[in-house]
Amino acid sequence: MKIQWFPGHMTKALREMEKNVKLVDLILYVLDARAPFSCQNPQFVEIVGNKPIIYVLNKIDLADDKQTQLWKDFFNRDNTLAIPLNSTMTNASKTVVSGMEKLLAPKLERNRQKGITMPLRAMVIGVPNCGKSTLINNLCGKYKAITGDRPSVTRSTQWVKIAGNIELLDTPGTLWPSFEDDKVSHNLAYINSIKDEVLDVSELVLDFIEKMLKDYPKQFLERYNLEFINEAKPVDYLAKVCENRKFIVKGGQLDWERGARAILDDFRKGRLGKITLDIYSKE
Ligand SMILES: Nc1nc2c(ncn2[C@@H]2O[C@H](COP(=O)(O)OP(=O)(O)OP(=O)(O)O)[C@@H](O)[C@H]2O)c(=O)[nH]1
Ligand SMILES: [Mg+2]
Repeated sequence: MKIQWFPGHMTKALREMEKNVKLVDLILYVLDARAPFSCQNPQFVEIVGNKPIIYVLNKIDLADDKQTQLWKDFFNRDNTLAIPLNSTMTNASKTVVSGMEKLLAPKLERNRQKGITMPLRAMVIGVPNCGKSTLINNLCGKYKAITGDRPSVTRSTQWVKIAGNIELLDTPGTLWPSFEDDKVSHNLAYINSIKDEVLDVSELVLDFIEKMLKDYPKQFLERYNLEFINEAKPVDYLAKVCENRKFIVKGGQLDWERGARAILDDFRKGRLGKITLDIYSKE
């Protein structure tokens, strides 16, 4: 299924990020730990340039721990740090501040020797709904940035001061004009980075079921009290879920869309267990 969602406010946000990147010492690149590959916006490469990056692997409470560890090792490179996090946990973000101080140690030392007390500035970037504003609130210990369980909650950039003379720039979640790989756009849709209104969820969920049967069959089947059915197609499993849950429309037919939404919602809320969509591979 081809998906496209690149509203005007994202183009505007990207332009503002291009301007503001000059003001910051470092990038906080928030990735959903369930899809760290798919969350990488190709347009960020140029915007970020050679600024130091902290990759925040966020929502680790929902992701497969083994996969998170592999992705953490992958994103820990020269000039970058990877920090797995659950931004909804009090004080979880302390590791982010110490990471910032570690990456910027030479600059901080130079400033100290010259007696300069410049604030440390970071720009927080990522796809919609990955938890940028939640991370910022966690870092400042107050609800300063609006958050919400749907994509494109933040609509404009906003500076937020946190303790330790640090300033963070919250940015709207941004995607890119066209997705080359359906797997990437589908993963972004599953994690609710693309608004459901532009999706055909009844069709999308069939790919999701196929993926679950391949990568996490036990968790998927157990959630819906299903057995593995030989040669069954994803649609057969969706039918079973609808039947079991009595998702029936007038006339006695199955309510496919309701079933589809229920399954995606279960995944998004972690009711299928801890799942990573982007399975790490070395290639
Ligand atoms: N389970 C879990 N939920 C999280 C975590 N971080 C953020 N969330 C939730 O994810 C949803 C989106 O969070 P936001 O902080 O609004 O995301 P955002 O990246 O600022 O989104 P946009 O502004 O739309 O781009 C909210 O419902 C948060 O409570 C996390 O680590 N774990
Ligand atoms: Mg936000």
